[in-house]
Amino acid sequence: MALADFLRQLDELSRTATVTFAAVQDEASWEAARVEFAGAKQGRLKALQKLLGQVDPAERPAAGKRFNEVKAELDGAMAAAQARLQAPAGGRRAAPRPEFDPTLPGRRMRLGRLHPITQSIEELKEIMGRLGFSVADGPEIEDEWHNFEALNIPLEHPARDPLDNFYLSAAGASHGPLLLRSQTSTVQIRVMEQTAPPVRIISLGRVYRPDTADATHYPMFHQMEGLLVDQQVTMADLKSVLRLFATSYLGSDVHIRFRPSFFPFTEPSVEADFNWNDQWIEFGGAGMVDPHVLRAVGYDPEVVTGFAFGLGVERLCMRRHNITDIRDLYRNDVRFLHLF
Ligand code: FA5
Repeated sequence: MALADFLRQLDELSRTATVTFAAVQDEASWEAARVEFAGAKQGRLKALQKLLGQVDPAERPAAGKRFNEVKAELDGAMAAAQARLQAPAGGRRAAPRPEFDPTLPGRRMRLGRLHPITQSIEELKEIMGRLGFSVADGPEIEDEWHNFEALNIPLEHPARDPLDNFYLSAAGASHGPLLLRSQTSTVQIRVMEQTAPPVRIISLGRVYRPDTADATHYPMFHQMEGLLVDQQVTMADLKSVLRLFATSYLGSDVHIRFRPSFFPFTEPSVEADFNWNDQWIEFGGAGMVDPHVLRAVGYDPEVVTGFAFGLGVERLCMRRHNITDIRDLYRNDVRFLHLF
């Protein structure tokens, strides 16, 4: 191969390499140019190196000298382009951003909380546990026997009016139509049916009534039922337990009062109120278990007596936390729920 020919090809490579590396804008185009010009196998410089062997031996030293110069120029163009790409921010290209910046403040974790009613239920169980009451449970879908009949509420009683209850269309297996229980007193019956006296239980859960919602009523709410049956249980025991309970949960400065009332399953019966913002608010019903009820579950009213109570959990929780509208408890506004 003639020397002139070889030198022309070297000059051409030098020129195009300089232009190409001057134009690269990113790592990818730099690498593509490197492979094209300086690639170890297929690169254009490598191809010329192979041609060098075909130059006349007499002219080869001159050819080799120019080859080395072009190789140095190529190395220089590559290095300059690389330095330009790695220039710090403020130069033509910003340095790559770190994926993780340990100097940034951390993200706050949002902690969940128990609903105030759930918190109240746990606390009521704890207080009543200290007074010796264990926890019993019963179904929310009930039959008429447990919700009414066994509680001395006969068929013609207005409390059984379909307009005052959530009856379900499916019939119960043996005890008539089913309904969403309207009171936790159902659990009194279920426990006494299965347990011989003495009995000392509470039961906490949801009850359902088609009441119009207002500041103190909701169609679904919670009750805490209490039942104590033993020998020589009196009304004085009932009043003592309710007073102890109220001062434990609401504070020693709470005033409670008992008003004579009527429930078909207790005799005598009372309603219990607490004072709140210069008003008396009813928080539960109570009384001595009616002998009819004791007899219906197979107890002997000549041997045992008992008291029972059913308290509204929402109203207790409201006074405890100064919540003036029961509906706030069920709006599911996390800003409100986070206060407890
Ligand atoms: C009863 O439900 C009786 N079972 C209580 C009882 C048990 C009496 C054992 C004797 C022996 P009453 O319907 O009054 O009683 O309801 C009891 C309490 O539930 C009320 O004092 C009130 O605190 C609460 N309550 C009643 N209706 C609602 C409602 N719609 N929303 C919120 N709380 C209610």
